[in-house]
Amino acid sequence: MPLELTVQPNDPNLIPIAEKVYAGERLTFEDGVTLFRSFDLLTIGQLADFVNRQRNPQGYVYFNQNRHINPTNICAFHCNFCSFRRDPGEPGAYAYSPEEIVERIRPTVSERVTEFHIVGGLHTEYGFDYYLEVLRALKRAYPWVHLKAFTAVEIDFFAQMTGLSHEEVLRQLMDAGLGSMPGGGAEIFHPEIRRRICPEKADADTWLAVHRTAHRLGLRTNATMLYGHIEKYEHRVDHLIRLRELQDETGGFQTFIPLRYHPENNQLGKRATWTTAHDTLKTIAVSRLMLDNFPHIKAYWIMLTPPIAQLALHFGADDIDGTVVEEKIYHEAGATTEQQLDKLDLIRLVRAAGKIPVERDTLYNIIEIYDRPLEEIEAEVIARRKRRIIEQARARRRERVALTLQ
Ligand code: V47
Repeated sequence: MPLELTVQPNDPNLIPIAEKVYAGERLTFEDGVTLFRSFDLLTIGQLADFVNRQRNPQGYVYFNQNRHINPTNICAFHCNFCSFRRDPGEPGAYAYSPEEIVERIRPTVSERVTEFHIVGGLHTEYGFDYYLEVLRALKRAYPWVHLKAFTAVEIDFFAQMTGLSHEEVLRQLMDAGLGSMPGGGAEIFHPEIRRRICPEKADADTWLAVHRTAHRLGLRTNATMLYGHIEKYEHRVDHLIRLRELQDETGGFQTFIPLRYHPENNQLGKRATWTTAHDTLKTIAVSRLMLDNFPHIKAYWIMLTPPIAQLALHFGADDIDGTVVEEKIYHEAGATTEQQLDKLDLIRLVRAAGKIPVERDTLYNIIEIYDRPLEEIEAEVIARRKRRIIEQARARRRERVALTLQ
């Protein structure tokens, strides 16, 4: 047994898999199912941690200063796991104009914010121009911010709506400021499950084809998997292998994000419930082990809760997403986490796990490595925050004086 295996697997079925992992061999479909069926969480976690450490020996954990934006919740589709969607005119339905979006977010966008994460409903009445204008307006107002926008399902919807090809839709969005694509809409690829949870949505081949096209055009994208509802382990592994195959072909994926299903206020919740912390940590770890060609695995703290996201950093995850600021999709479905963690919260969370927080931009260019003593970092961040508040107050006073002089 190699030196790294300091814990003997309790589950003997894991021994041949452990040997493969230490030899750097690719895991098969059957290996993936065996891992999911096993309750030997510590061995699975240790294997995933071994892979993570090999890729990332410095122990970096990435985060960014981002802001989520959901332009509208009005949606033509009726995915039964979704608590966010509304019909036009239904209580709570909204659709912000591009100008409203720009103004609503202004109080929370400092020059340190590097990413807008933009996803929303499929609004049939607005047309493709609305979505293009959302990007243009944001780019005009905040030219330094990277726009990570629209899932493959939205891209396919724009193509259906306009009669344009996926490539042409993506090219027009890129001209309007699109910088990369988030990983949503993947749910579970297997048709047995997809038919039951999101029958109207682009199917697996279409989702993958959109990402293939995006990668060919030079866009980096993410991928997700919605787990913990009615799917079986076989469906999860099938999903991971389809992603791994596309990544072999294009190399365009950056990060995989397992999305823990939230069962409140949606139809599917009548048949499914919250999955466990055990399942979440195992899913993170198996994702790291199966997706041997994905650079990063994200423990999205909003969905997992900060304490479980912190544990996930020892189960193969090397990213915790960002500051987020405003989150609607999971909070409508029962999430009880905060909507925002500030940078210092994220840094403390990562440091308390014995890892090194690294602030990144969307494309994983490093902005700052926080490896200095924590007290120094805290003092610096707080001093920077105070300076910003004073500058903002001075700017507001200058504006008031200018107005009274007019
Ligand atoms: O595709 C919807 C999921 C996704 C529920 O790329 C739900 O960095 C759980 O893709 N319970 C959109 N999940 C969000 C998304 C995402 C999130 C964070 C980071 C990135 C990234 C992408 O949200 C949808 C769907 O799978 N979702 N309803 C629910 N009840």
